[in-house]
Amino acid sequence: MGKSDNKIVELSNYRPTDFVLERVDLTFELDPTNTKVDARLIFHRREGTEAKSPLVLDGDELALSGLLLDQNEVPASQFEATPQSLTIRDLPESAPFEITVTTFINPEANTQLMGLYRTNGVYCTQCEAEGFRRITYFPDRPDVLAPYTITIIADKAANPLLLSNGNFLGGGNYDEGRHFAAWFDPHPKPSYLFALVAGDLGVIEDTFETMSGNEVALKIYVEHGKEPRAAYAMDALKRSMKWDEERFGREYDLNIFQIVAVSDFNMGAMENKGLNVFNDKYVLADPETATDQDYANIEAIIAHEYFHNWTGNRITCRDWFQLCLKEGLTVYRDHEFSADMRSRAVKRIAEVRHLKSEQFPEDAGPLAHPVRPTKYREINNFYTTTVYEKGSEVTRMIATLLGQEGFKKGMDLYFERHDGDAATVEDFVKCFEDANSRDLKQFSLWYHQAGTPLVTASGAYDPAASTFTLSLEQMIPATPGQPKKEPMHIPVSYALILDNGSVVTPNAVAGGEVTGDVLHLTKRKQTFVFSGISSRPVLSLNRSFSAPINLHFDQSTEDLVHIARHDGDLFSRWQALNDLILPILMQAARDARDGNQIACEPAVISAIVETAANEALEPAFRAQVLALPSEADIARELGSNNDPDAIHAGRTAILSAIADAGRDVFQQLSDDMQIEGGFTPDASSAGRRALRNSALGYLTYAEQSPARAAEAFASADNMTDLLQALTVLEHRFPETDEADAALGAFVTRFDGNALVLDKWFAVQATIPGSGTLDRVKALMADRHFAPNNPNRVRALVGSFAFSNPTGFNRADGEGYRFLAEQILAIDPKNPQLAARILTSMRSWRLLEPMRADHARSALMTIERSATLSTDVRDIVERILKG
Ligand code: B3K
Ligand code: ZN
Repeated sequence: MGKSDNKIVELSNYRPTDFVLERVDLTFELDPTNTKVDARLIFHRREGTEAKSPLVLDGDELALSGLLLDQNEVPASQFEATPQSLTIRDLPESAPFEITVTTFINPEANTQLMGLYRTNGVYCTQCEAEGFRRITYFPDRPDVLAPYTITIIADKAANPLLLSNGNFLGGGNYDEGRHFAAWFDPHPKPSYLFALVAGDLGVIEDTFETMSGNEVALKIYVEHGKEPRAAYAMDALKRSMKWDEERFGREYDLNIFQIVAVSDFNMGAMENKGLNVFNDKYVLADPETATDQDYANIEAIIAHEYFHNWTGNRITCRDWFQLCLKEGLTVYRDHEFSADMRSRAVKRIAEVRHLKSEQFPEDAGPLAHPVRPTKYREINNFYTTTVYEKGSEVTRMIATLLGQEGFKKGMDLYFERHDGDAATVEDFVKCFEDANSRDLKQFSLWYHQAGTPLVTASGAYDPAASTFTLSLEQMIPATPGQPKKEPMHIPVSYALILDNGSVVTPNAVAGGEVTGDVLHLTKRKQTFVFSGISSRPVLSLNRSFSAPINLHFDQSTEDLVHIARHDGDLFSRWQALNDLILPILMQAARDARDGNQIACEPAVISAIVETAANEALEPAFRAQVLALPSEADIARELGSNNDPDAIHAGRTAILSAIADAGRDVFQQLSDDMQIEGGFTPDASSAGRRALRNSALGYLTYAEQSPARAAEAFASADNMTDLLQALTVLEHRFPETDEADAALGAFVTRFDGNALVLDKWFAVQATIPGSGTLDRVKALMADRHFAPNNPNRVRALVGSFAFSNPTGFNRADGEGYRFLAEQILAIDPKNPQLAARILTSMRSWRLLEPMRADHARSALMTIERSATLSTDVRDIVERILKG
């Protein structure tokens, strides 16, 4: 078990350490069950601190084996060691001193995957946020920065590779078949960016010449035999390095950049200085085994971790409350990168879908917290979509407010002023204020107030005066610990679309600040008047999703169809179609619940089918339009008293109605979107595949037969098409001969490829309906399942809980009871994984009363357990309370 203290950490209690760490020198003698760690740490007392205060180092499940002060043994009376801390008293008051701490740790027994652990025979570390203290006693906090020298000693045959951060210093043979390697990282860094990897891995190598002509060796390490599957990741890395130079002027700063892919990893990847460690899911790809989505994820995550080199590593966080300083900003940077590599509009649609489906429910539920929180019990529970995705949206709004030029000036100042610092959100915002002579005080509320603002809009046209009046009102809902909110500065992008389809942003606007096409909503209520408008315009609001808000704007079907046809902003066209179909899906759910006839307005169906058929639009965009809001989206919009079965039935009826009406178009698309020649993972081919697969999906609704999907399964020459066909067969025609045959063929073909088998688990875990729970239980005993591997657990248990609304929310509550059992089984081994999966229950209060009751009892079963980790206890208590 990990930390068991339940202390709340508060931002207001922040103060710097009493001792400044000057240098770190670590020696590892690796052994699978008994690794020796010698940490030589040079400190001096910070000026102005209380004399004689002790040095307190953090630990987690550690035992002290040796302690020297300036090479002399420290008497027992001078220190106190517990598993959680090491306190040393009577240290030199002014001169620097050296502490040498010796610990022995057991990587093999480390199932939490925090600190130093083993995965498939490879030694690997994960230190963010507080994993370094599981390796040695240390001031394990992000504002303690120092250069590190690392020496690794290990058995040479088993561990030909010995890697750490920074530049390679040298190595050689040691005693008894062992060898050593030494690394030096000159860039002062906090302990969470430390990494060590040792083992026997294959590698692909390349080089990159930076803008000032330095050659950087690039290496990606993967299991032997998987090297060819790392080629796309390498390509993405080189593109990321180039892009960061061109777009942000950021150059790489060591002579080597290494990535290691491992198969046991709690999250996506980790940005350790010069030595990124990745979940192999986000490195390995080839057409046979990876979908288009996998390729896009790899590109984005490789970029994200690389971009952290500046936003996170060179400038790090003062404390963990500032997490969004590196994460929100770096997500913004990776979004921009992907937008430049792919279609900007389609990328934006995907971002907003993700934001709404993941972050909006978090912000509306018991786990809501500000982008920059002020207290936490377990920091690992704050790596959330709010910190990441809403944090990115806040950065994006700064760019919208200041314009690209102003944003760039602020970023340049940030890099110049804070390079080498452990900074705060206030430092960041100040750079934009100073570089642009702008006051961002009110805007900063986005960092501090939780909850998705609700903006209500209404418009009126006055033909006599040729004016259009827009009233906007904002309301920020109460969230845990924040009952009252101040009005925020909300940048609302807009356009008026005239009868003839032309799009205008008038110059003459009264009622508040307007810059370009952005209305600045700063008061609770505000009225903007546009003058010189000669015919009734249709208003397109929050274009490109300029602010992460819920917008209530009662627009007619005709007006939304007008936007869907004419808005120059593709995102807004998608949004208009989404706004048209969402109320229909909500009504269909109500009708299904009440046993009424389900109907879909023909004008809306036509608008969707017409868009799908519009050859002037890029296929990826049309595929996004055809991908209707999910069942979870509908549940979120319904807001309360949710019946997942009714939502599913209603949505299925609407899909069928669209399928019937668009049958000819879908048939045409399935022919036209065929791709000749081999697979390429580029965005435009991916878009064609997405549109074709979407059309095939609709056709199976129209035909009510698995034949077409079975044929698609048989003829697929890439994983995207194959998996889509399998999903249609399993989800729409489960237990038919066709579905069974495909499932069997799939597992036989990919036996031994764990990443592909995760797809096989996930497809089955997400089959709609109450019968899936039994299947999930059976799959837990399947020989391909591995209960300690996070990817496997996420694929089976996580997919079931997060992505199977009807299966998980069984009316009898069995789904929740199953989850509770799983959480209690996972928690003692891997608290982070357990806590993350438990967040799938965060919206339980929105369920209809019977299900909500079952959910509450399951949560209480978890809560009653006496041995919960801090991670799970924090989540379960907040979910039950909020
Ligand atoms: N910084 C890591 C996440 C660490 C999570 C620790 N629980 C990956 C990333 O955001 O880039
Ligand atoms: Zn990150």
